[in-house]
Amino acid sequence: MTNRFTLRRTALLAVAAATALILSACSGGAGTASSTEDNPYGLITPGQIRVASLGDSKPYTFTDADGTFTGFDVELFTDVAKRIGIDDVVFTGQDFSGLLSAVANGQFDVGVAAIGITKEREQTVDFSDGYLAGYLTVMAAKDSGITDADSLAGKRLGVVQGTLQEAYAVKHFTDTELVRFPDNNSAISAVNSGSIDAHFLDYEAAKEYAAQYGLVNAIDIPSFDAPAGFAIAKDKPEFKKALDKALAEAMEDGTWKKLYQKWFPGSPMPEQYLPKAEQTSSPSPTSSTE
Ligand code: SNW
Repeated sequence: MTNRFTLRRTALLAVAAATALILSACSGGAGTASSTEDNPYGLITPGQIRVASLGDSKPYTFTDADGTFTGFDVELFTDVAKRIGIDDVVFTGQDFSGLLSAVANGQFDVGVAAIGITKEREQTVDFSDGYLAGYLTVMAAKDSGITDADSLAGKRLGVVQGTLQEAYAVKHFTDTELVRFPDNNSAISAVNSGSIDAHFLDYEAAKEYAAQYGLVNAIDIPSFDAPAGFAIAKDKPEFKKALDKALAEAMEDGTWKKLYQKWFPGSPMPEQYLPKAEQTSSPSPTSSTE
């Protein structure tokens, strides 16, 4: 009896030990790489940065006709990556709603998609310093009659799931029916077909659709308190430190300004990201050009 008991216990302990071994072998793989000498930033694949992004968020992040990622955020991040010694940057399109958790659980090294820094999101991921601050825009057909929050009452408004627009609309547009979409393209199609009255998205993305479909900015809401940052998994402090330093350099040497003018022509210039010598006393723009 005692013998059998001991035997079973030994067998169980052996199984437990084997399981622990397998688990530790797994956790040494993708997703939890910690910083070492050959991999100072703790990247999933040393020497390569895997970026979770969006394929349809022009002009921030989108794929061109060849399927290559481009846009303001893409070019800025690629420049910053180069400064920290990484040329191999692989962008992958995701739905916005899954982006932060994909970074947090180690499928990607970083999330780059005009992602506003908020306290709530900081519970899931770390962020680099901010690199972009602008407006959230409700866009509608010219004759929609939507001009302010009150005129949205009783209307159907599109939001992309997981965005600040969704959170803002839930809080402030309480008499409006919200319709959730996975991305901007599907929501804009719904505006064009008349199945929703308006769509709520980022200002610069709205500008693109305005040009393409003759839609107009019905309401612009400042979102300067949630500047966009690069989202990084919480266990990569060295990576964050390096990105912040490189980002500051890209701002100070005028690279940020050049990219801003290229991708957002005619938009108000947020001064805080310009070279120090070009900043005047006012810290941020206070009104829209609309
Ligand atoms: O909060 C703004 C920020 O001020 C700047 O204008 C860039 O866009 C924002 O980060 C808001 N972006 C949305 C968000 O973070 C939607 C992102 C997206 O559609 N890619 O939820």
